[in-house]
Amino acid sequence: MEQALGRRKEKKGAEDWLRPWEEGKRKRAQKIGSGPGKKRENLQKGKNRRMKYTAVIFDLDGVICSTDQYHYLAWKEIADDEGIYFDEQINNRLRGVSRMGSLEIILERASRAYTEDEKSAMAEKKNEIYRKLLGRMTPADLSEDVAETLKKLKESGIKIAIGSSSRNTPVILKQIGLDEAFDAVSDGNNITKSKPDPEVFLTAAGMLLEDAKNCLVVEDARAGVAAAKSGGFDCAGIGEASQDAETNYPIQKISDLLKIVLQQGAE
Ligand code: B16
Ligand code: MG
Repeated sequence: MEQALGRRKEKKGAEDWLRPWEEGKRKRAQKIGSGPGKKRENLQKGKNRRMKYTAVIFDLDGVICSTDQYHYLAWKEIADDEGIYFDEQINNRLRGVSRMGSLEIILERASRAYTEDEKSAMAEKKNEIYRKLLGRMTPADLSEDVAETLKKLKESGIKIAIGSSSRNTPVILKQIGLDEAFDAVSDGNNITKSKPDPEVFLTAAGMLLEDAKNCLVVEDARAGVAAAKSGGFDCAGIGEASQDAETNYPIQKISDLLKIVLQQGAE
């Protein structure tokens, strides 16, 4: 991808790279059980079970869906405009990191210092580009594996929540048809400290009225694993996070959670 993008001008390259990905999407807009009545019923079921984990808190980007490519394209445009080197490996370091934190990582390669006003303008412009790209997301971007897992957890009375650094969480959830699916949503809009600080997960647990020890956090980023562990949560890690020594349960796919959560008794 790095090469493919490098060969062409940014706009054309981005379109070319995204086309097969867009075409490969499954034509499916499956919604999982939702609505206020359903939520109350599920919360009640969770209270009656003797499970170690009564709730699962999901990171959004890289766990529920993938927005990596959109973050990459948006930051690439900003970096190119400024003549700052940026590639996919640097993009990988931005996972789970806040927008301004991400910009600071990109500016490590800059040849001059930027004022706070310049940084704010760059972050705002990046977000405009990113928001346009998010408009391409549809419920077909939700994998069957994720949709089925959420459905089974809810049917089993396990509470489900989002714990994401992204301030675009409401937009993303709406695009993929999950805006009514979660019992709680904690995101970049209601926290003051980003991952690796545990605030986003502690807020989610608070919204669910659960203790951290009863919630399993699911993460794809090392910053997210660190956040979970420092908040007193157990953590399942997918992708890069599955390699993290602090991850309690390395998983290959989201449905691996079902074994961990549903087949585990109280401690
Ligand atoms: P935004 P997550 C994180 O989401 C992304 O992984 C990270 O790349 C991004 O910089 C951050 O959200 C902030 O996103 O610019 O949309 O507020 O993984 O915590 O769900
Ligand atoms: Mg993530």
